[in-house]
Amino acid sequence: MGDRMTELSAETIQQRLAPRAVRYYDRVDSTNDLALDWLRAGAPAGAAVIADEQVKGRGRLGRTWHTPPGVALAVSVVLRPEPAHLPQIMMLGALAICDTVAASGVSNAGIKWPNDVQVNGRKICGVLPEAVWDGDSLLGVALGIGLNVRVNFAGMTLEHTAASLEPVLGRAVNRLEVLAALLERVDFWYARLGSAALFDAWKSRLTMLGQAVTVNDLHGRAEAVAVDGALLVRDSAGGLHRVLAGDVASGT
Ligand code: BT5
Repeated sequence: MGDRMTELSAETIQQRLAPRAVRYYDRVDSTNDLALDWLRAGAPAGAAVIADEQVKGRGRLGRTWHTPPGVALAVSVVLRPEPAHLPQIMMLGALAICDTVAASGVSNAGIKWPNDVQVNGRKICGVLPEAVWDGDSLLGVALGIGLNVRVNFAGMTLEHTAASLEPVLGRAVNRLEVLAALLERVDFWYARLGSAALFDAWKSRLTMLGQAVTVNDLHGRAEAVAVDGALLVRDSAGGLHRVLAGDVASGT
């Protein structure tokens, strides 16, 4: 199991994840920033930036991601997909996490469209893919993943919306082992990028299909998802709307 304070270190990570190219930091602004820099400097696909703590962790749309020290995983993986496969990158991130959480023993992990991994309706993980272009050519993507392992949200606004792996499991886990399992699942799905299998696996784990939802001020029923990841919402007048990005809530 290992000591909780030393489970993540440059040495343990390098040893456990060899021969993967890895960079570990005790504290960073955001692992995505460092992965984007490394990507521009030529990092190979699969290279991973890992931090124990983020002080400016990013969510989507300028939101923040809370990563205090010693209690979470923050990792950004450099990927070099073809542009046509970009929509599947966020599916890949959510799937890899879902698989990892399920393999650790959580039976009811699901994906809230498009890429939140939830347990019992609470968010345990967030995924943030950021692409780098050189004109028309895609240099690559930094796929940022944040997973709550034993974060204490008491007294925070996140107290009722966030979850952590250890309290859900009712046992301690080693962050290094969870990280290794997660990267193995990222590799697994990356090798299947562009496949129907990846899309089908993502779709089968979505929690909201068939349900009443509100997304971007649109009320309706989450009817289906398209291969590009868009959510198809049927409104009460029968119209079908394609939603490519947004925050979805239950109910109308
Ligand atoms: C996300 O954004 O869910 C993407 C989060 C990605 C974080 C990773 S960590 C490694 C890499 N480096 C980075 O800087 N980022 C990536 P979004 O869907 O916008 O959700 C953000 C919202 O989730 C916030 O506004 C909060 O309400 C909530 N939130 C923040 N921290 C949380 C946490 N630790 N657990 C659960 N919810 C959280």
